[in-house]
Amino acid sequence: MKKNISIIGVPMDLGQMRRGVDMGPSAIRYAGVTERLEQLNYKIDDLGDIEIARAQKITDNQEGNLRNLKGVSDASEKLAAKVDEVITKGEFPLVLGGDHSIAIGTLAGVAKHYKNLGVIWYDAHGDLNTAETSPTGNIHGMPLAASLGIGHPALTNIAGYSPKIKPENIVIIGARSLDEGEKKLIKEIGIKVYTMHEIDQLGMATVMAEAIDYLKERTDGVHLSLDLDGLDPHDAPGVGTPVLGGISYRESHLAMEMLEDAKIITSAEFVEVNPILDDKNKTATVAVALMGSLFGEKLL
Ligand code: B3U
Ligand code: MN
Ligand code: MN
Repeated sequence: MKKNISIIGVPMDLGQMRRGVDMGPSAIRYAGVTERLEQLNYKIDDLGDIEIARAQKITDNQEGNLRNLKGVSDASEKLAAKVDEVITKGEFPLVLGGDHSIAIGTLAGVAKHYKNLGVIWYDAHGDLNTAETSPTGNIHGMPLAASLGIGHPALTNIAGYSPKIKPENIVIIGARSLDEGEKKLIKEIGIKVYTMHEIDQLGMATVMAEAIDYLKERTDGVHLSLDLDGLDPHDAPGVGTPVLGGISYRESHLAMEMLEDAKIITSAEFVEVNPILDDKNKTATVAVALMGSLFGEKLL
């Protein structure tokens, strides 16, 4: 029996400085997410959007090197509660961003349901910064650190517990822009990372097979956090911080198909779609196509 999917939109733009990523959930809905997944015989429950405070000025630094800390923290609490409710009902949470800071709230809602939650972080970046290491003060560069319990308590203690995840249960895929502090942390705490180097050298099929085996043997659920900037900007141009030399559309489809075949994904989010920076809603369309593969669409 297929699980029902609950869609939660998070029009969050407080975790970074470019306008427009708050329209990501609308762009993904416009690209037909509900219809696409209904064709695969899922029952879709679109729960609408989480309410996000408007930044007074989007460049406000409210606390040290943490831009819009309170806005991000408040939204994370709301999102965590909603995700928790969806899982408690027995449904699959599919969260639509919004910038990647929303992963703090998503993981806070998901992780309490698992002893050993695994995470696939599909991203050009590590998102392992703290106020001390961040070159920008943007919280969308910090959600993986916060979920590991590293960083400001207003980010690490969402839903009243910390940490949400363990370093050995994380696999980063697609990294090609890591800050010095992030590289140091990866080595110190031992996170498995497939950079573009490994993807080029081994091929995506081997990378995914290894990642799936690795997570299968040590976790009891796996959250997919897919940042569209993990893809190459030619395939996904509508993102705030594009980095050349990324994962292709085709490799990404293969990755999603392998996850579907392995039946390991128990929650997912697709983030950083910015329709203002996009080319005719291409990036949202790519996101929906990848969701199709993740939920079982087959070519033949
Ligand atoms: N590592 C940089 C850049 C960045 C992180 N995530 C995105 N960009 N999307 C930072 O600001 O932390
Ligand atoms: Mn990210
Ligand atoms: Mn990124």
